[in-house]
Amino acid sequence: MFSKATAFQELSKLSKHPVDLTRELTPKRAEKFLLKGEGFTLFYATERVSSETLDALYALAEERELLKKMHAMQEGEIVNRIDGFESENRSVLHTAMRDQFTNRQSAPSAREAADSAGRELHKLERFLKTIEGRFTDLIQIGIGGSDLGPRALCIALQAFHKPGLRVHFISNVDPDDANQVLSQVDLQKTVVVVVSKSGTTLETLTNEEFVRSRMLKKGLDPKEHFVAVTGQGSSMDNPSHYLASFYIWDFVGGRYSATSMVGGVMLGFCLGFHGFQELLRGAHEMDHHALTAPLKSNLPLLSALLGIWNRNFLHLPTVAIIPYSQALLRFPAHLQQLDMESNGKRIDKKGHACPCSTGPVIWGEPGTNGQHSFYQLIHQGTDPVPLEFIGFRKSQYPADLQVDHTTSQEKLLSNLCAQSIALAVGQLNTNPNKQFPGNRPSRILMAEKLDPRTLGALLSFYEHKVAFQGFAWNINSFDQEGVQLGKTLATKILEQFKARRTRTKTADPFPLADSYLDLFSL
Ligand code: G6Q
Repeated sequence: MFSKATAFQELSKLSKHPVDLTRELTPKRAEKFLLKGEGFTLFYATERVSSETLDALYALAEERELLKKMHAMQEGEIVNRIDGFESENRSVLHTAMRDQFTNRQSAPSAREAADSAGRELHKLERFLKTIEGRFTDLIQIGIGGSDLGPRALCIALQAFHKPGLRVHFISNVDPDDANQVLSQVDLQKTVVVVVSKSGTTLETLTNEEFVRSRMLKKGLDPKEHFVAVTGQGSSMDNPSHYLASFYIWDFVGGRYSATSMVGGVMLGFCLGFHGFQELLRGAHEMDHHALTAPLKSNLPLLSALLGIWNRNFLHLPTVAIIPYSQALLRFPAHLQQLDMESNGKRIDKKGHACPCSTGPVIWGEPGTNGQHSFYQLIHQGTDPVPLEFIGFRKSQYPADLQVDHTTSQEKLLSNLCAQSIALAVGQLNTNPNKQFPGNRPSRILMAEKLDPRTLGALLSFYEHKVAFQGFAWNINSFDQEGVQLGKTLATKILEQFKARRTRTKTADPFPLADSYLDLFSL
């Protein structure tokens, strides 16, 4: 059990007197507490850890066999199960989607998964050639994992999109979402990619019908415009209905699916096949790093351990992820799903109540914009919020301007540096309202430039940080039972709507819902 680990006891002792950053953040410390790998540097001198804390965290990682569990996951062992109870029971192989670049001797199930991903990739390459020049716009319809990751990646790589191509997303069942997108496109020149692993998601199927009916109204044949990405055998697995069909497998979870065809068709369209491959290459390199880098040189593992220190020993309940990069505008939203849906669990893999806190609340916005809104609370609020900053030495576009002898990029990075230092060291003042307590932990993940390959690696870095934390807490990071109850209830209430319109009775009404519908005058 996590809290019974020997290292846990040691960490609990150390947490009584964590490093005081207001006194101990020195240039020497800044030079010492950093880790490099795969083109990234993780600067963590501004976390409240000492060398002893780190040793104890690494001992915890050893005791909890985190690298062994990463190995089991990437080799395709069944890691998605709650023992003794009805649960999912499968491999977790999103890493196989990008295992296309080396001849790694993986276990047969991982190899097979990588081969099937390879076949879909070839299919995609051929498909992209056949539609070249035919469409100017692509609409992706999907929700949750079939939307957030792909959308975040698409926005992050806008600077690399092929000229003249536009991508739009419809996710919300709110009709305003579809109407707004439809008002921006010429349907004749639009390809629509409908993404649903299950093929049963209410929002996605409704939005597909919404756009199909608009096409029919315009006298267009949806079969010439609609592409499906779905699970084999799902109700959407009906190739005669679509211009093309691509597959996603059971062993790729929704929130881990952006590098499968779930993101691939759209990203291949706007970046070109080569651009998508570069993203996969970056993700694969970080997968390989997470798998093979030793304990003390493993970037996502270190990030996971620092998160565990903040969550379980300093008892900080939230984490803000702040990219100092406008391109990563929607990346925190993706990480919110990735982390909170994976590690927002209160029972362990044996069905027992977790003895300690698990996944924190994740939120975030790009800097510097955040500085002009919620940083007040971050610096002077009652509850410290650990921050994970992400920065790049170079901007994506080469154009920049020196104003008063500094470029915009330099202004961006000096703000990033300043925030991390200010949070750590604080400021004394006789006026209490101008005092900054300091000692607020943060870390910075830096890379050279946000291009497809770096973005792939960044995506994988976070996937593995989340997985390592889940392994440490012994929770199932790869299911999402918690989203079911509300979903089932919504379906029931929808039946009650239907009954009101058709003046019939529902078989299994939910009386509380009826009173809500009355109160809302619906
Ligand atoms: C992610 C979840 C969830 C899922 C959506 C869409 O891990 O499983 O967010 O991606 O509910 O599901 P479909 O792709 O099946 O429509």
